[in-house]
Amino acid sequence: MIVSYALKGKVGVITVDSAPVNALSHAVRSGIANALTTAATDHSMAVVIICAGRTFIAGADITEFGKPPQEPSLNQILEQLDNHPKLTLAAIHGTALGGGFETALSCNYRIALKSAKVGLPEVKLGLLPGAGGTQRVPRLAGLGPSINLMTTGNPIAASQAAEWSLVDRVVDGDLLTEAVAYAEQLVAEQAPQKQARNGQLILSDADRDAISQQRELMRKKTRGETAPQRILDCIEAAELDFDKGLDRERELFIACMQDPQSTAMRHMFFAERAAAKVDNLPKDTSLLNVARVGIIGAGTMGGGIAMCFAQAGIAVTLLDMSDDAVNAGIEKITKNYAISVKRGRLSEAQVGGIMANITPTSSYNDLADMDLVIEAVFENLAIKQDVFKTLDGICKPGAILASNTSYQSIDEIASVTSRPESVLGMHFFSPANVMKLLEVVRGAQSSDTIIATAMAVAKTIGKVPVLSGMCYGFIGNRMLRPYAREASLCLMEGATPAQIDGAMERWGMAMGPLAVGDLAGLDIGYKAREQLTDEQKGEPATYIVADRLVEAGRLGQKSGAGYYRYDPDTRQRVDDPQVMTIVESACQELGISRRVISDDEIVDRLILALANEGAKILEEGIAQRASDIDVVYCFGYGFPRFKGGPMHTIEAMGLERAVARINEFQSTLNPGNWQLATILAELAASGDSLVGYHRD
Ligand code: 3H9
Repeated sequence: MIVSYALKGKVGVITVDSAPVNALSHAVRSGIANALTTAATDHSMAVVIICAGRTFIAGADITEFGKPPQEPSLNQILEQLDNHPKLTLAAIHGTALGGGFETALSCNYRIALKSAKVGLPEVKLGLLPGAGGTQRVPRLAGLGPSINLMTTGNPIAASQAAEWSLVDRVVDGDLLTEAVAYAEQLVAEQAPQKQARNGQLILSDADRDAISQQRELMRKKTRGETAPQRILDCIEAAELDFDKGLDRERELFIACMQDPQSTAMRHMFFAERAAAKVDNLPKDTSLLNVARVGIIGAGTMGGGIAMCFAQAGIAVTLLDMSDDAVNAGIEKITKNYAISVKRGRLSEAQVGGIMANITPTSSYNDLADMDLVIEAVFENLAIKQDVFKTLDGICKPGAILASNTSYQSIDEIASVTSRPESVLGMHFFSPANVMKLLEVVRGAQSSDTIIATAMAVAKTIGKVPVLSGMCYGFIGNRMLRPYAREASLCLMEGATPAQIDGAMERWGMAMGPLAVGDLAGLDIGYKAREQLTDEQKGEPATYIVADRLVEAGRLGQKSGAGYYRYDPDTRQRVDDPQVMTIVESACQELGISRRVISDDEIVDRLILALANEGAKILEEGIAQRASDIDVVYCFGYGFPRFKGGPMHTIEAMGLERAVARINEFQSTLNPGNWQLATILAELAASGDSLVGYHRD
């Protein structure tokens, strides 16, 4: 039974049992409504709502959004609770989230296990709490906690919820026993049927200033997102009469539901969860135990990777060529953690515990017992092959040997070992201790076991894993090339760096492409190009300016100048006329006449180049599904979640329109750059979905 009702003495107990997370599906809502009706007229003196399984109700059922509504609605149930003749109590374990927490807030009392968390994460789905949460929380907890809970969407511990008057009692032990006892006690004491709706929020001038400041902050922190601003509108409306406040909440909730931003963010919610799944993996695939991890290379990347594992409580052996090199790496990690302590993110004691998980070494022999070794040395095939030859001779049988390469062939790396089935790519993104994305790269011979283990390990260390097949640059960096190409070409054809970056940032990208180049260092691409033939380098117009900048000593942020100049104190970027002199002379040299380019053209060229390459990656089977590509871009490349990744973006734009625009670019720009992906042409013609596309 999804929802059952039973009397425990004088207490009616409604139990929701709808795996995995007791979401408020139609069946759950109907079950609760029926049980409340029964409880209204039976012999019970109080009603407890409790859940089976791992959590209290984790919210509305997101899979039902966008489908025709079915009664009873959640708001109808909450009305039933508001008017219920018996005392009502929510008994919370796991995570009471969104509509689940709103259900609890409509009960007269709330009891929670110490380990429980409560929250209103709707903002992460481009929504706002739409079942009275925006009106009840301010009445119970006041302004500050309401802003915190609803604009961040982050859950809080039961103890914090109790401090904010959102939970009445926090307990250890058996929740049902505690809840029934509490209900009996409340009845015996003739406790009032408290209702959050009867509370009041009075905003002072200082409160109004605080809301304005929060609006400004959210405009910066969640640039382009509409839900945070609407949440603040609802909080302001909590000053009104409760029913008027609810009307305002309803109006803005519907606006959010109809906003393409929420469609995109809900797509990302499911995309993130789908990405962790490997297609066609035999059910009996066993996972290896990863308790000891070796990392080769104590530079920025290796050090960042070491931090990820050490923070997850996994023992790390960090290796570099000499004691000096590895000690320098440890020193850098220590400095990073000192900043975390200074900012209050970690305590000294926590850092001590993490650092104790890292053992430095300069001897490969110390890697003999490792379960997983990740190589993070210089991006050069011969050097990486040397490392893997050594590992092959030292590591125990069955150890997973991973390369953090961004471009090299996993197969060529595996070929120098006697165990290619144990070799795969684990591509972290810089800074590795911060960026959530991890591309798990499958070589031709990588075994199912190591792929499944790497995907699981990624989750253990808090990463979002995406499986990629083998190709140059894998999913993310391969797509970046046409994106960066179009940025460079727009610069040559008439735009300025500020126009290109500004257009992309206003569209929603965290950072424009040229500013990203400056951040990463323009010398990296320059050095990589030095190894390439003219043919491999491609059109000179795509790299001439970058080359000239590097040759002028402008390596990007690290040298204080690149496509921009950087203020030495604030690191603020400033337009630099010298750059335009370089651009204009490069145009003259290549015979390119500049024209006016619109922001729309810049955005379309960059986004469509990205998505067209993504579609090719999909049809080649490099990515398992379109939504994986969206996860790569949103978690690794600063693509805005509220646009849902490049594949969702062109689906939302309309594939027919996207194809027409690509074809237009093919006829007006360099046709070689605009070869339409076959599946885009096919799907646009058939009207089928790209995001739902699955390669047979
Ligand atoms: C809302 O409530 C609106 C209201 O204010 C107003 C209404 C009128 N629905 O994350 P996991 C699935 S908006 C449907 O891997 P965990 C999930 O897809 C909602 N399905 O587990 C996955 O499926 P699969 C506000 C859901 O233990 C499986 O459950 N609430 C929902 O790492 C396991 O999920 C939220 O935003 C759902 N609401 O984390 C909470 N939630 O196995 C969203 C999960 O097929 N949920 N699924 O891939 C979460 O944050 C996490 O799932 C949770 C568990 C913390 C609960």
